[in-house]
Amino acid sequence: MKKEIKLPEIADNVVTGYLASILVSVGDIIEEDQSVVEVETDKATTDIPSPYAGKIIDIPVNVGDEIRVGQVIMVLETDAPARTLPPGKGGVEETPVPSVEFEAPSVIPDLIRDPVATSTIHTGAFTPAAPSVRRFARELGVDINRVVGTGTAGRISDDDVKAHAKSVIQSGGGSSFSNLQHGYAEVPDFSQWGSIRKEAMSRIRQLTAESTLNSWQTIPQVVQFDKADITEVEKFRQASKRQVEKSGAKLTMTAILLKVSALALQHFEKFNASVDMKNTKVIYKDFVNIGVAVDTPQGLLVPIVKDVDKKNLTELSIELGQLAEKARTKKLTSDEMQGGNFTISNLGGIGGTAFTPIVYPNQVAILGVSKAIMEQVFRDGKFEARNMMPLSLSYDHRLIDGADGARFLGWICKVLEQPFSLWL
Ligand code: CAO
Repeated sequence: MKKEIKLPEIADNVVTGYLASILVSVGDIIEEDQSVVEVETDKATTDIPSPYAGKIIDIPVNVGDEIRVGQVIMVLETDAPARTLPPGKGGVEETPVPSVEFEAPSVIPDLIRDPVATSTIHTGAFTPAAPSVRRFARELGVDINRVVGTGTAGRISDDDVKAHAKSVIQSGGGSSFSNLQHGYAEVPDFSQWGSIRKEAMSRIRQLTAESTLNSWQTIPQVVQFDKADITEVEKFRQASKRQVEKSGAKLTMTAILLKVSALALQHFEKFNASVDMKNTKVIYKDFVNIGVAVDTPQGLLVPIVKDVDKKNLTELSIELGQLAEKARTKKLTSDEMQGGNFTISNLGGIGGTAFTPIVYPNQVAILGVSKAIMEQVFRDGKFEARNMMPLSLSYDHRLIDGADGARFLGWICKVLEQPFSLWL
C-alpha cells in the first residue's frame, strides 16, 4: 500500500521551513520513527521521523526547497495500517499515488569537507544516529553529517559527537558547526540609509558560502595564467560535432578540456592529489575524477565526472550533458557530487577575459576557462589570426610550487595546440 508522508507541524506559528537534508534515498527500507529529513526553520533544525516502516518509493522534494506544513515530502510502500492524524496536521495519509520514475534528489555536494574528519562524512546519504544523538549534536551546534560514527555500520553515539566537537575546537573550529552565525560579526542596520529587503539564503547558497570560505581560509592559493591556441582543436570540434550528435550529445569545449585535463593529471600526479596536514601526508589517487562547475538557476553546482581517463570524447560529451541537465533540474544524487580530484570552471560560454577560481576543499587545483577569441599572434615570422583561449589555474601552494603550476598549465596549452604531440 502506498502512503504519503507530509510535513507535520513543527512548532507553533511555523508554517514553512527549508529542507536541510534528506536522510534516506529512494529504495531504502526504513524503520518506524527513523528520521527521514531535517527541516530548518528560523527557530531550529528538526528531524522528521517516518511514522511507519516501509520502502521509500518517491521523494518529491529537494534539499534547499521551502516546504509547507502538510506538503508531501516522501512516498512509502508499506504494510502498516494508517495512523489517524488530526486534520491539517500533515503526517501520513493513505492516498493512492501514481508510481513515478524518480532519481534521488540530493544536492549536498562534497563542497564542504570537515577540516578534521576527512573520512566517512555522511553528506546527503542517511546518517545513522538516534534522534536523541541528533538532538545532542544540535545542542552543541555540531553538524551530525560530519561526525564519524564508531558504532556498527557507522552508527553515531553521543561520545562520537563529543569527540568530534573536541577535535573541531582543538583545530580552531571550522564548518562542522552547523550554525552559520557562529563567529560572524553582526552587519550594520542598513535600513538607516534606505529601504531594504531580507531573504533567507538557500541551502545551496549556504553550502557555497561555507565551501568558499573554508577554501579561502585554509588553502594558500596562487593563480597561473596562460593562453591556449585552440585554432586546430576548434576545427576538430566543428568537424566532429555531427558524429557526436548521432549519440545524442554535443561535443563542447568543456568535454575536450575534461579529456586533456585527465591526461595532465596523470602526467603530473601531484595535481591529482590531496593534502592531509593533520597527518602530514600527501594522498595520491589512482583514479581521475573531475568536477565541472555548472551554472544553474539555483546557484553553482559541481557534478563529478568519474574515471575521465577511461572514457572517450563521445562518452564524456554524453555524460557531461546528462550531469549538467540533472544539475539544472535538481536531480543530481549525492554520489554524483562527491569524489572529485580536480575541477574545471568554464565561463567561456558567458564571457570575460580572465578570472581566478577558488580551489575546492580537499583538492589542490582548479582550471578556470575564459572566452576564446580570435587574436593576432606572431608565429613563424608573421602575424596570424588565431583562436586563443585564456586559462587560469588556481593551485594550493602547500603542495604545488610556482614552477609546477607553470609546467602543468603550459602542458595543457601545448596539448590543446598540438594534440598529436601526445603520440611522440
Ligand atoms: N570560449 C569560447 N566559447 C566557448 C567557450 C570558451 N571557453 N566555452 C564554451 N563556448 C561556447 C561553445 O562553443 C558553445 O558554442 P556553440 O554552440 O557554437 O558550440 C557555447 O559557448 C555554449 O557552450 P555550452 O554551454 O553548450 O557548453 P560548454 O561545455 O561550454 O558549457 C557548462 C557547459 C556546464 C560548463 C556551462 O553550461 C556552464 O554552466 N558554465 C558556467 C560554469 C560556471 O558557473 N563557472 C563558475 C564557477 S565559480 O562561481
